[in-house]
Amino acid sequence: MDVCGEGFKLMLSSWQERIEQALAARLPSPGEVPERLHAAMRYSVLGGGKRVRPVLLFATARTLGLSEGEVEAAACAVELIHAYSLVHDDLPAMDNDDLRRGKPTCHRAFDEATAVLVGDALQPLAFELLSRDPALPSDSAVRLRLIELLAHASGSFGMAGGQAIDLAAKGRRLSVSEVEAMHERKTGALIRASVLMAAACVPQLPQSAHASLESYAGAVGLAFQIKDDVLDATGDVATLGKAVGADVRQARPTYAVLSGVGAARERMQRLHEQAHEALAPFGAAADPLRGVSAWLLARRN
Ligand code: GRG
Repeated sequence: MDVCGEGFKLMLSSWQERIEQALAARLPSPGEVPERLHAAMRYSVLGGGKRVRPVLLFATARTLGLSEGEVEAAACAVELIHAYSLVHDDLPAMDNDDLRRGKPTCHRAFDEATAVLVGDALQPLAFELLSRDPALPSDSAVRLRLIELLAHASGSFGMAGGQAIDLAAKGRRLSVSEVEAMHERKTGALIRASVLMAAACVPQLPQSAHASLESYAGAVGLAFQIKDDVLDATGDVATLGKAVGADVRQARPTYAVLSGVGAARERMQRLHEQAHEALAPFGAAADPLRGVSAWLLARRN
């Protein structure tokens, strides 16, 4: 497969459509009580976003010979956690943003209390899916491992911990390695979990294949965040669908701010090459994952 070509683009849009439908079917209907909360949950999850984490699950599934259907509920679970994190991140107590995915943030479209509750409700819904969604493998050991991977990646040793480090770092000077360690938790943990959750659906996967996927996910996760920093420094609000220049305004230590945009781009390119090297043992079977890494490197939002 040409990993940057039409074949990959078609596969990507079919995955993005698939996850949209899968999420819509699993979110509570807006007609159910409490209607306002359910409407706000659907508003925050549906109709926007690149769906990077579900796409990584689907691409890993393809690489390992699984169907998309076998990982669909896990892909929904990761996206629900991601969506909750964006809603909370946008709150006045954190980034105080007005725009997300090209539309008003949840607390602007609804209100702050509802936005807090949206996060509170999306998070357990993710774990409920992992525990009982009929589309997942029925093996309870697999489900338990999925719950463990997502819980660890979301908590204080993963995304929430990374966010805490980021908040504490505002206005302070961090070294490049400290910034990378923060990114590893804040963004990298959920990216890594997306790949490893698909791998967990293949209980007999050899350790060497697991290690290769872990190495791929580590490189892609960091490259993804560095790209985000570069886009914040160089992108525009219409393309990004959110405020730009926030990192500098908020005196946030980012890779692009610390090392400059040129060095950040070089680091991204090296990480992209590392990601490809990690996939070598899978041969052409890993083309979907190569495609994801190329897509993320080239993305404009
Ligand atoms: C509130 C516990 C808690 C955590 C928040 C994800 C996060 C942690 C904060 C969001 C702010 C931010 C810019 C984080 C860096 C990670 C990142 C690039 C998030 C945006 O992810 P995309 O680009 O967004 O996948 P879409 O909208 O495409 O889903």
